[in-house]
Amino acid sequence: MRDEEKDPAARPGTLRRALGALSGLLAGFGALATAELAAAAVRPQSGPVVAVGGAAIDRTPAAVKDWAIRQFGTADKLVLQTGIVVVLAVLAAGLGALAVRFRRAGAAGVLLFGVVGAIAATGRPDSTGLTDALPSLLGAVTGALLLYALAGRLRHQRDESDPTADPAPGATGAFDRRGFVLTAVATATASTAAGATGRYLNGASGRGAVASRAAVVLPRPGSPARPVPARAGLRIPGISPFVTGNTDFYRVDTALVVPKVDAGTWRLRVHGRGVRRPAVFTYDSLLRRELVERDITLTCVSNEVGGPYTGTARWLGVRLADLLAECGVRPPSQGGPADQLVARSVDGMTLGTPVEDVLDGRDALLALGMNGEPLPFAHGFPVRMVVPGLYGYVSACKWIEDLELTTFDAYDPYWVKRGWARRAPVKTQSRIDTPKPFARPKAGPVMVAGVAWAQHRGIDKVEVRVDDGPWQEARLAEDAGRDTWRQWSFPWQATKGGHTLTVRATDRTGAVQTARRTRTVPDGASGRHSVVVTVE
Ligand SMILES: Nc1nc2c(c(=O)[nH]1)N[C@H]1C(S)=C(S)[C@@H](COP(=O)(O)O)O[C@H]1N2
Ligand SMILES: [Mo]
Repeated sequence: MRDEEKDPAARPGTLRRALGALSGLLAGFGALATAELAAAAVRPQSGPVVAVGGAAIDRTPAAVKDWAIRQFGTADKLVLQTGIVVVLAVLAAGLGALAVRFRRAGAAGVLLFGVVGAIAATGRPDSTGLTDALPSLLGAVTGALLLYALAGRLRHQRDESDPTADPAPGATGAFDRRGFVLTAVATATASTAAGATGRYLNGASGRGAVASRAAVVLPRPGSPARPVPARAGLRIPGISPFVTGNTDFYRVDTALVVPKVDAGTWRLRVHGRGVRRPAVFTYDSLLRRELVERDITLTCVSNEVGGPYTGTARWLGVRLADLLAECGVRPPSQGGPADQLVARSVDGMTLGTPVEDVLDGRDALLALGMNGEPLPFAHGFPVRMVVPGLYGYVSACKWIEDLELTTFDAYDPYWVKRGWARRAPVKTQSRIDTPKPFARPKAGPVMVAGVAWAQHRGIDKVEVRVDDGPWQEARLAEDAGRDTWRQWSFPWQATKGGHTLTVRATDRTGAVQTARRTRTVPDGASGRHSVVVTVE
């Protein structure tokens, strides 16, 4: 007697295994679609893919995060989510193939994934409670039931009248083909409908925020920015423009779903040690204050030497020092008990800034506007912090909702827990924008140009060196203030052959950009940018 006759479910053939894998994919799709729909009832961030992705980001060590940013740039999040979906698809197909023979085990496997998603969702820093587990769990139960049902249709049917009618292994007949096709089509249809409805509803929660942003009219600043000097922006092809447009501005954050916050319901709470008058601010109350407008260059600590994660914008906002003074906050140098200002965002991010820096007279802002518009959602609408001279991760909290006065001893914010420095002033840096690496310019005059920055110290000098030659002074564009980068250019008489161009900046404290290369972790990359070209 063949095995098949003893146990109809034994030794599935290739076709049934393939259909099993397809069942797994369909069940997985059904699970994610159900979860998406459930997330609309809970909150969009509680969906399993976002939750698992977020949990992965939270657990990523500094070096790996930097590697991901280097490899994929701003597409890092898309790459991560695609990766999660691909892994899920492979595992779902595997469970489906398993379920042809072991239905219960296959279904149990699907449930296990639900538990992983649920743990990830409730463990996120922005989790609002156990309800965040619901989408993953509901999705998994649905997926398990679907797989159980589909695998059931793939079981060999005993023909009661003729028990010998079972086909040989691998034959196409003898299971409920019609039943399988119907169940599969029903699953695919219902899942598509559920997923699409979930998508729509999840988008709806953001539509109020979009409307609130569209309704914002930014008042004129009481303290306008100095006009950018006409000659602060050089007209050299390939150089970074002095002001970076909002759509070109780099984006670095941990948010897989950009938070959409309604300005109408947004609140900022100020509290903590030594806050004599804790307060809560609304968006409108900030708009009614005196607004200051400043050009400030923001730089990410993950920016490699020569890297792209730096940009200059015209920010419009409230002077943070005034707001804190109203709340009764004193700087540590005047006996204030708090030396760290911890900003919290709606997505649970925490960033810690030295109180002394915020209160020392620099233009530390609670920004509402960026280059003439309300902040774009990706850059922190409705309100973010910007502090000249400090890397973004210790100062530039987007989607801010809470400011707590505490100490560096008492609390480590998000990135500090992951190996980055507690304090991180921006390092003096310069970058060659043109010519590009491995360019092949013609012999003769070649314009070498780029930007240099040392926020809140200012740039005093930029020098260029060709190969191992002497350092030669570059021409600086007109100074636009010490909180912004400064363009520079160097007319070079290029001679045929391969050449290495190197740049270094000197800041207004007299410090020369060091040649010593360090990694970005823990407090920003140092070293000098070089570009290799071949002159033809
Ligand atoms: N809520 C929140 N704010 C954040 C971050 C984040 O991950 N979440 N990243 C910080 C980092 S590391 C940088 S460099 C700046 C980048 O701001 P941008 O994306 O507007 O350029 O935002 C900072 N603010
Ligand atoms: Mo950053």
